[in-house]
Amino acid sequence: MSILENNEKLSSAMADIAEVAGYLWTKGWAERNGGNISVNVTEFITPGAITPLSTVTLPRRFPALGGDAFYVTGTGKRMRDVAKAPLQHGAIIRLHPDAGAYDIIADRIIAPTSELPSHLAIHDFARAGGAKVVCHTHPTDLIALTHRREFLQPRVLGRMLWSMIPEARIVVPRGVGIVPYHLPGSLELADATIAALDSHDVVMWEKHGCLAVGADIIDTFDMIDTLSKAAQIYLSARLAGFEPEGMSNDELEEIRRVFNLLPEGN
Ligand code: 2HA
Ligand code: ZN
Repeated sequence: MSILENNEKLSSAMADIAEVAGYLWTKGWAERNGGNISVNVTEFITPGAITPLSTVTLPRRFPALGGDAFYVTGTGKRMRDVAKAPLQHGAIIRLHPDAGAYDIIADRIIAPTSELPSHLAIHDFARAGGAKVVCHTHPTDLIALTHRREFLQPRVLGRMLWSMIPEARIVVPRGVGIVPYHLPGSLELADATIAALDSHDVVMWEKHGCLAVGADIIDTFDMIDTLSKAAQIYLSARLAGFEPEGMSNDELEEIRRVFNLLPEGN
């Protein structure tokens, strides 16, 4: 029996994951097994005993996550397949109360993404702020910009993206951080990402991809999508042979005031 049976809320959460996985694929941001998603689904899991399918020890404890349940995409699984059937290409896991191990509780034994420790480290950090979703993907236009040294300086890329279209300042209010290149899946990458998430909604990984954290998977996708639009405006102008002017600091500050947004770096 599927864990989704008689559980409308969990089924609806899976439908949202499938919807976003489909967007990542159709956007061209998820070649082969590129990208991964994890979502805290604790509130949708009916309390009580569930016989674990398998138990795995974690490389370290994630103290804020004891007892929490997550949907997580499977290792080596293609996002275009997650879009069709999230639970056949991912797993629901539940951490032990001491958060040092997890059980796979649904629907079959599928090993989570090799990025699981990084995702859990980020959830562990961001949970208190209400984060439920970690989404990593490979948006071509945004990655292209990280190949330019100037954009690797703190705040340069984030400011440029904000200045391309008013929506970017509003939809991504805490802006975009930049993390220098680290080996994919490494704890160094996770640690640098957590440091950047302290003051940003989305983090760019140099020459690799982006990672966004949010309370809702559709909103989390919208942030990346809006930044990708900003990157396309910049690149389209460059392709047309001119440097885009960008909105002025005064114009950005006006949006911040009118929409009641935090100042940069908060
Ligand atoms: O899961 O994108 O960064 C595949 C990746 C690793
Ligand atoms: Zn990646």
